[in-house]
Amino acid sequence: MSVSPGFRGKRGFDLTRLPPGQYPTEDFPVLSAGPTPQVAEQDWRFTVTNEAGLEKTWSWADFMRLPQEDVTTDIHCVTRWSKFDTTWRGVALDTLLADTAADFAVAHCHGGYTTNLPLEDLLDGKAWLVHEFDGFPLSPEHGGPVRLLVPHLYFWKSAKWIRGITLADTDEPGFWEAGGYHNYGDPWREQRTWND
Ligand SMILES: Nc1nc2c(c(=O)[nH]1)N[C@H]1C(S)=C(S)[C@@H](COP(=O)(O)O)O[C@H]1N2
Ligand SMILES: [Mo]
Repeated sequence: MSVSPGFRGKRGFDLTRLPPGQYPTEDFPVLSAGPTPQVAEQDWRFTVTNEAGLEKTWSWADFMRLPQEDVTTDIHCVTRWSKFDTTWRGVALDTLLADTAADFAVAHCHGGYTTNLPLEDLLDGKAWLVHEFDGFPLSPEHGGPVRLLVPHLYFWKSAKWIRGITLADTDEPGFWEAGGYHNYGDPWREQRTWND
């Protein structure tokens, strides 16, 4: 089988996988809006608050007992780097968000960061809570012990140091969304800022 050289960059990146305005990198830059919270696994909890205010909380041990999935995916940061074939391990949000009629979700993090998503973007195998990157426990700079991974949207939606998700009937812009980033953030439609 032959591979058309026209679709590959100098270093062999498959450019058909690169959304508009992005460049491929093998680095993994760290982008955090504040200091890196230090959260020990034994202190970590994850709480889902539904639209009626009912809470469900998992400890680290509860979380590790849930079905674990290995995910290989490309990620795209709004600052224009994309990283192909990143590998993660964690729990699909489908496992944690059963039985809700809410349309919207907000992820909450240690340190105060928030980001909002339509609930459907967290379901059907499109999002995970991950605790490993590249075969190792997720480092604190990249959101360890647990971060959200929503690879089909710009990476600011992949909340680091996640501690909970609130479900609601109305959409509530998160930290960057309230600060001028696009409310949805589809990299293939280049939804970087509110007027894109
Ligand atoms: N809690 C929290 N999550 C966050 C951020 C943050 O500042 N705080 N930055 C976001 C942004 S803008 C990006 S691009 C990615 C960066 O993830 P990385 O540092 O692992 O590359 O995390 C996202 N999640
Ligand atoms: Mo970002």
